[in-house]
Amino acid sequence: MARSKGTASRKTHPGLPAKKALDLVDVFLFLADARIPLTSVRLAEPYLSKRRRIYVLTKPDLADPEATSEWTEFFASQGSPAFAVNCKRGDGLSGLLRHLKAMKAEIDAKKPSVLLHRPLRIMLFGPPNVGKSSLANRLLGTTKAPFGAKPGLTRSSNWLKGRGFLEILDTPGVVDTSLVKGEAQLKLAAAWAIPENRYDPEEVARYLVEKVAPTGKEEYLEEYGRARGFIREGGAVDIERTCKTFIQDFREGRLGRFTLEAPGELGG
Ligand SMILES: Nc1nc2c(ncn2[C@@H]2O[C@H](COP(=O)(O)OP(=O)(O)OP(=O)(O)O)[C@@H](O)[C@H]2O)c(=O)[nH]1
Ligand SMILES: [Mg+2]
Repeated sequence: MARSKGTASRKTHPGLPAKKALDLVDVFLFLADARIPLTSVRLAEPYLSKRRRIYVLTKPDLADPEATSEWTEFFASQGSPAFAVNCKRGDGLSGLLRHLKAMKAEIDAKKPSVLLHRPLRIMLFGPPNVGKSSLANRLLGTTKAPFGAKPGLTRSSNWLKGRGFLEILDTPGVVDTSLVKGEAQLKLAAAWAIPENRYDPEEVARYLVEKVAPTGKEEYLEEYGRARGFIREGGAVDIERTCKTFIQDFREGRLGRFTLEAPGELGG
């Protein structure tokens, strides 16, 4: 995870731009969902060359604020700047913009003539649905990049330009989540980085109960469904509907702000 020099072997993916296009990039913005930074980073790491990178923790409004601070400090201690940015509302954007402007000034200062100055080229990279296109729009002050609450919305890599000092390569969620199994898959499902047909809602909901209500009883979900009136004919709780609603409530922060992994888990 530590930053290192060089362009070590990088996995390829049909949605990733060709190496030539990557050579144009001045800095990589590595987006990680603030609720699952470790899983986000582990998934994306093999696809990315290890050049200049900045970590952006997205959806901090849904994560535990203390854990988000721990994560940004952790990335900084590894030598990479890190910012928590709410890509939907823009909170935290100014710090990131200041940093990018300073990078551009540094690059410009090395050029022999102002005629050679050009926009800073950044590439956004990270798991599906993490907020890449939302961040592109925020940074450019446009709505050019299609965004939405569904993994896999951006289908190909696109350079986006605005009037400002940036050119942005928005990419699809190119991380291959189909191979992910076990707890990582449950976390990605909870954060909605994988589509609905690729996980079992009951398995994900039962996993989340352990995280958000660790002292919750075995019947926690049944009571949750009953309280919402999700009752089938005959009086039994509609567990599938309950689990889907519970997961949605987690995703939208209605259960509170939770981070599912801490920097201390990195050794594992
Ligand atoms: N609560 C919250 N929602 C966010 C934040 N950033 C993005 N979103 C929402 O997350 C969803 C996905 O945003 P996108 O920008 O389309 O994400 P993406 O990474 O481009 O997704 P793909 O192109 O599908 O890989 C949208 O509904 C956004 O409004 C954030 O910081 N907080
Ligand atoms: Mg997108």
